[in-house]
Amino acid sequence: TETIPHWLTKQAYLAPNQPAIELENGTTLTFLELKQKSQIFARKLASLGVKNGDHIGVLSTNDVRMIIAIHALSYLGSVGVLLNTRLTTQELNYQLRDAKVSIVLTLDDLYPKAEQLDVEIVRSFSMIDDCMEKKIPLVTELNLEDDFTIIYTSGTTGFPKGVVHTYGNHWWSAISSALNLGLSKEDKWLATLPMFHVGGLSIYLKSVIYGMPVMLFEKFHVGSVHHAIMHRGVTMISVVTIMVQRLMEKLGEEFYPEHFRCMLLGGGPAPKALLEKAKEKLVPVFQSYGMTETSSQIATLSPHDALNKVGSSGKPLVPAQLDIINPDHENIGEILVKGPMVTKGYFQNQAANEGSFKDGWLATGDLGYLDEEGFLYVVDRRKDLIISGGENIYPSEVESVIAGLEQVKEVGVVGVENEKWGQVPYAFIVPNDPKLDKEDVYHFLQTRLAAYKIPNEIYFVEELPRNASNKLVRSKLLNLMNK
Ligand code: S0N
Ligand code: AMP
Ligand code: MG
Ligand code: MG
Ligand code: MG
Repeated sequence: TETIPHWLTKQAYLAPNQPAIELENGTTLTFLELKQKSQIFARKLASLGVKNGDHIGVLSTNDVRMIIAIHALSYLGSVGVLLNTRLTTQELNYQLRDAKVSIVLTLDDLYPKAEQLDVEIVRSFSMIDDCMEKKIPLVTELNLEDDFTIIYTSGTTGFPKGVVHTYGNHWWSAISSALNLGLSKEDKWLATLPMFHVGGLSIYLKSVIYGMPVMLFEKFHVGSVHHAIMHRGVTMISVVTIMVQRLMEKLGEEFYPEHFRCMLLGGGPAPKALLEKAKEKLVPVFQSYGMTETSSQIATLSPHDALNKVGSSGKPLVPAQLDIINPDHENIGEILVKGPMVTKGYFQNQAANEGSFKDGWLATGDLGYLDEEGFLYVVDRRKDLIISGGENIYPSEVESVIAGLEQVKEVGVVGVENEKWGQVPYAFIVPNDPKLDKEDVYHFLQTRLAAYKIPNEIYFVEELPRNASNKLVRSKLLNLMNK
């Protein structure tokens, strides 16, 4: 088996006094301090009974204690199940049950929410701080084949699937990204993406693998992000489309400093007009293609190529491959991906694994084509996926929840273009009961669906558009709006 020295222990040895994390208020933590705090936290977790192979839920917004908790799990050989804080307790309970989690660690502020979860043990980070340290040997080598994190991603069937990432997946993701973007001694990566998604998490892992400081922002406040790029030495940032929009507005007539070299854009498509505007303003946008399953971007377009390839997501990273299968007359087909950063599978989900993996390739469900020079263009997303502000919404998931209302006969959900979020969901309901009104539906959904998944508009209709085989045709739902 392939092992590497524990990446944080190694960095604390190579660059003990280098800043690993810089907080918004200017406080920094060196690699040595980060290692010490993570190891102490690991020994405290051990006294709670956390051990090798355990699946531990982590419910937190971006906070230095979340990074410490995640590194602590690696020192115990435990697997972190990273939970989206925007989800309802019901949605979280599904994931906790599915991932076989019995202990949840949480940010103090979220303790009241975590306390309602259906798990044996819930501890806030400060409760762990109050524990005694158990004297146990900690992990010194990481086995690249071992599981490290599980992050849930919505499924086309309505049930989320747990994407398992090994240490090797994260390692190769970080290395591949560096081979593409390069490394510089001056680099400082600004992290505002939530750490419970792989795009956010990957920044902190790059930090310990590269020995690079990360500036940790708890929230995406456009003013402070703009200020950090202008005045705090930030050279790289990861963003979703809506963040680019907000940042470009803020930038106005100004220009970013020369040392700001990469705005890594992922998590979904970007409008051409926005990319063109960014180009005009010399903003170094790297459009990428990736997903939870690929442990962050697997293909990237450099600003250099962006000049003549607007709308493309670039070429696959050095260790990765892309293929298009079953192309139509325009060469558009399903995108397949392969590489050491691609997950080996969904947690205990044989059906999804059999449907998605073949000969080491993952079928993404996304549609796209490669141009004559091998640049990827993503033209359509996996099964009706709606992306709102970088968060994914599957129509089928929202439909199955709404269908749980007794007074609903049938329902269809579709994504609608939205100035603010990119897309938002709309629902079309055929009621069983004429007394059903929107308020009833919203009331029902409140505890069952995260706010971003709740339909912005609800229409009551007489029937849903179906094709010859009686399947719902979501693309035709919008025609019902004016009826
Ligand atoms: C865009 C964000 C920051 C918006 O959140 P904000 O402004 O902080 O809102 P809140 O104050 O929390 O809430 C205010 C109201 O807005 C609603 N709301 C919040 N977010 C959304 C949303 N996305 N859609 C719709 N509504 C939303 C709240 O509900 C609240 O409403 P009210 O007032 O009614 O209660 C935030 O959404 C955000 O952080 N989005 C990004 C999520 C993300 O990380 N996506 C990427 C996931 N994909 C991956 O990780 C894989 C790809 C990848 O690795 C990658 C991705 C990007 C960049 C680089 C990479 C890479 O390859 O490394
Ligand atoms: P997630 O796992 O939440 O990051 O969602 C990944 C999905 O976002 C992919 O399967 C695509 O459907 C979509 N996506 C990611 N990158 C792009 C892109 N460059 N263009 C269009 N869609 C994208
Ligand atoms: Mg997802
Ligand atoms: Mg927020
Ligand atoms: Mg997404």
